Amino acid sequence: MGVIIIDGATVRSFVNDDVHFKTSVEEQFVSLDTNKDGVLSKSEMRKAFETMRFLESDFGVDKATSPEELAAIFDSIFRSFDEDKNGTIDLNEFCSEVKKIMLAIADGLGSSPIQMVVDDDDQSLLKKAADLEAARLAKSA
Ligand SMILES: [Ca+2]
Ligand SMILES: [Ca+2]
Repeated sequence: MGVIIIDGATVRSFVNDDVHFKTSVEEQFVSLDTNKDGVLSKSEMRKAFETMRFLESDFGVDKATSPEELAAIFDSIFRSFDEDKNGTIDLNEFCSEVKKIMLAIADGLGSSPIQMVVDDDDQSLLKKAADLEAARLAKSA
């Protein structure tokens, strides 16, 4: 466990760092694609939201949300990922939507940093953003 501090600028520079961002998103995509067919199905995405805690931390859903409400929220999130509405999410769709989400998070954070408690093996993109920022600071120091 550790605590990372993250603000809008950190998230934004991560998203705008094409190489790191694409690599991280691709890694995430591959690890979510559990049946390795190159696309994310609805159930694979569902698992992703649960493990990445997307619903709670990034979409502002609180713990009191009922399973029915969560399902509805998940449905609408899935639809926004699935741009061509073919029922699965390919890497391009995933990448562009994650980018949108990250930028929305960056806007939300603005210049007031938040603290996030993360596990050492946390694979969330926010953690990667913080790691990248830390590496940058270390380099410039
Ligand atoms: Ca799949
Ligand atoms: Ca699709």
